[in-house]
Amino acid sequence: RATLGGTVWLTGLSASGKSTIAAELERSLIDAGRPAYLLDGDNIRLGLNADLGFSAEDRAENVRRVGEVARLFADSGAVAIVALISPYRADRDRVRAKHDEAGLPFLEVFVDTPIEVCESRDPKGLYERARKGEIPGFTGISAPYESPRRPDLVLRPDDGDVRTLAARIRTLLD
Ligand code: GGZ
Repeated sequence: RATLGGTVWLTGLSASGKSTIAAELERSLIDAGRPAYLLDGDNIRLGLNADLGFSAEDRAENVRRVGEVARLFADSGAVAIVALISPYRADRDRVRAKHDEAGLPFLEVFVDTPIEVCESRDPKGLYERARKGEIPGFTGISAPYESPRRPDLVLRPDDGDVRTLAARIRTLLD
């Protein structure tokens, strides 16, 4: 196989910047001639995972399925870039274990944007609705987020613009 595939898994709160960083990473890899494919939670929930909601069980299944799809892409030689809140440590660790079993690289990237910042961005007004109690079990407000204990990389909003952040992930892939 010409190129070694792998999975880059971005975890963090809603509006933390996961999707933006993931899309920039995908673009920069493709520009460099490296096959890459973005698996974004809000998108995948329209299709493959349209049957899933936001209970702990459904989030676990969401993470499991996307983890399996990512592993298939990685096995094909592509870089699978996943952007999911994936709030439970045990769910993320199971995906890592599956990659380890298959001998495929798995990089956990913690997009560590403080909730105050995410809430001030509130691009879809979800935090405002969650505060009003209109969205039960909203991550960071009324449902937990478990930070990674040993992420491969931590990105914070002060670390630079989106291109800089994507470039930092790329250094781990070369
Ligand atoms: C968290 C929710 C919820 C609840 C709807 N909690 O920022 P967004 O809006 O566009 O992306 C979020 C998306 C979360 O889907 P994930 O598949 O990433 O979540 S998980 O990994 O936890 O399964 C958010 C929106 O859906 N959203 N309700 N209750 N985010």
